[in-house]
Amino acid sequence: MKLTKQAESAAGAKGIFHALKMTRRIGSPFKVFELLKNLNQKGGTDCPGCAWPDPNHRSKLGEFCENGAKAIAEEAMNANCDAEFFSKYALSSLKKQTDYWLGLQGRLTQPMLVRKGETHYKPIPWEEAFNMVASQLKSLPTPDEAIFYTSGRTSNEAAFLYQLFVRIFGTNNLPDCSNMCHESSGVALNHTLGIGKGSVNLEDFYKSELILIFGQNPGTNHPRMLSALEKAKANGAKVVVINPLKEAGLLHFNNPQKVSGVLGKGVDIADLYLQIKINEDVSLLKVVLKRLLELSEVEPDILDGAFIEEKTEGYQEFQKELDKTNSKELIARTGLQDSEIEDFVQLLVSRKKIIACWAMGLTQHVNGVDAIQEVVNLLLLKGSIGKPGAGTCPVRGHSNVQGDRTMGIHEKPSQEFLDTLANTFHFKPPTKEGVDVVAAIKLMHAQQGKVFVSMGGNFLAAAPDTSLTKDAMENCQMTVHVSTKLNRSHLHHGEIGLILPCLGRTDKIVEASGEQKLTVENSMGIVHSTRGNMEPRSKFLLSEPHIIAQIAAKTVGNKIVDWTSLIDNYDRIRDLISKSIKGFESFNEKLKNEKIFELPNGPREGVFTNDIGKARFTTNALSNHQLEKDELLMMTIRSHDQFNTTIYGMDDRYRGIYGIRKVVLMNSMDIKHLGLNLDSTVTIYNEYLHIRREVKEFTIVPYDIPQGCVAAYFPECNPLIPISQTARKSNTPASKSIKVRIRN
Ligand SMILES: Nc1nc2c(c(=O)[nH]1)N[C@H]1C(S)=C(S)[C@@H](COP(=O)(O)OP(=O)(O)OC[C@H]3O[C@@H](n4cnc5c(=O)[nH]c(N)nc54)[C@H](O)[C@@H]3O)O[C@H]1N2
Ligand SMILES: Nc1nc2c(c(=O)[nH]1)N[C@H]1C(S)=C(S)[C@@H](COP(=O)(O)OP(=O)(O)OC[C@H]3O[C@@H](n4cnc5c(=O)[nH]c(N)nc54)[C@H](O)[C@@H]3O)O[C@H]1N2
Ligand SMILES: [Mo]
Repeated sequence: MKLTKQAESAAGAKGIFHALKMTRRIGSPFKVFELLKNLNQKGGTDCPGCAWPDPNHRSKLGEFCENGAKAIAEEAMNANCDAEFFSKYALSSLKKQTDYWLGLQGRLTQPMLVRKGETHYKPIPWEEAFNMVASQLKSLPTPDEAIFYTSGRTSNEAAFLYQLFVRIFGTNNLPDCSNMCHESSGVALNHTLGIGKGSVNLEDFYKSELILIFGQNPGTNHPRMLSALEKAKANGAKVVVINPLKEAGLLHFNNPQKVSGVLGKGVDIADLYLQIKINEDVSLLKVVLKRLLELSEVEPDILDGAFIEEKTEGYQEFQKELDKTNSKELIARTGLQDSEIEDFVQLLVSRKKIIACWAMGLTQHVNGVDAIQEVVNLLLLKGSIGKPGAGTCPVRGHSNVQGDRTMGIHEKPSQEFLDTLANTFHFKPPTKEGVDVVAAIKLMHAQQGKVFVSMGGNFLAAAPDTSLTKDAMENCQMTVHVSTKLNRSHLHHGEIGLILPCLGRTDKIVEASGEQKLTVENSMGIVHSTRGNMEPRSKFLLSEPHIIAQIAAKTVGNKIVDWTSLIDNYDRIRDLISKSIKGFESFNEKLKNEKIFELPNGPREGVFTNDIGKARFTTNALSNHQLEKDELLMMTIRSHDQFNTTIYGMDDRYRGIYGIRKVVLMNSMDIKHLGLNLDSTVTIYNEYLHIRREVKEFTIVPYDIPQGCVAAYFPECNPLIPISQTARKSNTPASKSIKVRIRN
């Protein structure tokens, strides 16, 4: 373990060096070149990292980031996790390995089966595996005993087929990673504006006067956003960051595509950095909103009165509720200085084109929906929506998480969507609401969820309450994972455990009609194709749509949908999407010549498509943690060397933490007050509803973090997150505000 100073700038030459270092796992430099040359290119591979869009729609050569290159290396690495590997390692020994080690073992190469009581996974032919899944599903007394999870890397084509199959099978049990991610954004935005997606596109960044970045670490998680911020700043925009940590990428950016970025000091990103206490964003927003209302009494132009009058509803109640708050108390909660808040207010006063960006720092709290609605209140006051340079920007996680939702991966589908499926495919879709991630865990734990199918992802490691989730999965009659890499979820299986290995983003897909492309939707609603250019490493690998169609054909038959014919040519899947999903009419035509297209978005045009047809002001709740004297509030965050549960390496370069992940970042005053000894490790524990949860052998890292707040990495700290601790209305695990105690 090594600790150094926190970095004050992101990317630059070091970024290039680290990107290339990890690509050594791919093997020959020629293969590395072939992969990177194809990345984010027209007709090439969409980066399997984050969902940030490409500038000028598709990029020029070299338009990828350090973490994109790492994502490629992780998928295309040379090593194979084959039948020989599984015969060598018993499950009991694999369980003792770290997530990092599991990932290093390489790509899965053939279907594997294990039954309860057996020590090792063994190969199984595809046909037999498909038959087992189908017969297990068909044997269930009700389809609602099956759960079909999706992670956000799945293509539009696979997602569409998957949800269609699941609904023909008879259930809406379609939890997905969104439930743990931007669900709070979807709920808040649907309620206030009428669409669960953001309203801005990349061009808006270049026209904006003020960009707010709440609870997001783009230097690590969306590095290409920094180029957009650089350009926005060059055009005169100011940037305000609201974050408990001083994240390197939000301080300075060294653009690796510019000589000045590689050699020089780079550009400043934040004009104002508000190092707020965890989960006090609503306090900050309320005090700022209140101040804007006060100032507008003298200078009404500060607000957009015409917009408020014509386009919104609920202003009076909103104003009344703010009147009841006490600014002094609110400011004290944030931990910020009066002067910092006044600086923020002044930046807002004179600007009308404002973009608000946010990610997990807002969504993963009990009042996550409230926090996002309060952000919307601010934009509405300023009329900063539905015009160029202004609007909402929830920055998505997985590269196609937004597309999966568009394709109908949703446990609570709208009646309109179900009616369209009914009319297009002539069957009766289930109307009962399905389970989300948290409800799925509870269902399996109560032995009422019996078959768990996972389209990608790592459910066990990503979900809260690790030990309870493990029991839930082991309770199942069958667990089925369609995966590219070995992960912890494969090690805790049901009576029957299946691993079905699939082709990844970087692999070529060839079916009867020839090479196939797939499509994805980025964080700003732009749809385009993606194609891998690597020869599959094993003759056993199948694409996700192929696997889904096979399971579907054997489970529900070819009567309603001719699944088997869809496998031959994926254009046929897109034809079905054309008939079912708004904005995808003539889908194949739209994609011709590598064209891309933008999906319809009401709020972008100033049209609000919620139940009242107007943008809605809302009244929102503050956080309510009631910490005891020795309790701290913990956020679980990503290091620079991971993609969710996939651990690329053991370093968090920007935070100056090397060679260790079991760390807890603490304010020096808290370390002192709690009398903690830095020379020995600590146990982090808590008690919610009389259940004690703990993780052991963590090392304290004294860090620049507000008092009373601590940070530690996901997924190591997921055992501390109680299943009951979720956001109101979105049910997203509150993994950024968990009460903990710490002792040596
Ligand atoms: N390389 C890489 N890229 C990724 C991922 C990855 O793991 N690795 N994951 C992908 C996915 S699925 C997602 S969802 C995104 C995640 O992207 P982020 O949301 O940026 O990821 P987190 O590490 O969870 O960081 C949350 C940030 O919020 C701050 N924060 C925490 N609590 C609060 C709070 O109460 N208020 C405020 N204002 N800030 C707070 C933290 O200090 C941190 O900077 O990234 C995507 N891209
Ligand atoms: N404590 C805490 N918990 C969190 C979070 C947090 O901030 N804190 N963040 C939450 C968030 S935002 C998210 S999105 C979830 C992530 O939850 P998931 O999406 O379930 O997890 P990932 O780690 O992204 O999944 C990685 C696995 O996906 C498989 N995979 C990779 N590529 C492909 C592919 O192309 N096809 C298929 N079929 N499989 C593939 C590999 O086997 C790999 O092991 O975690 C959530 N959990
Ligand atoms: Mo996410």
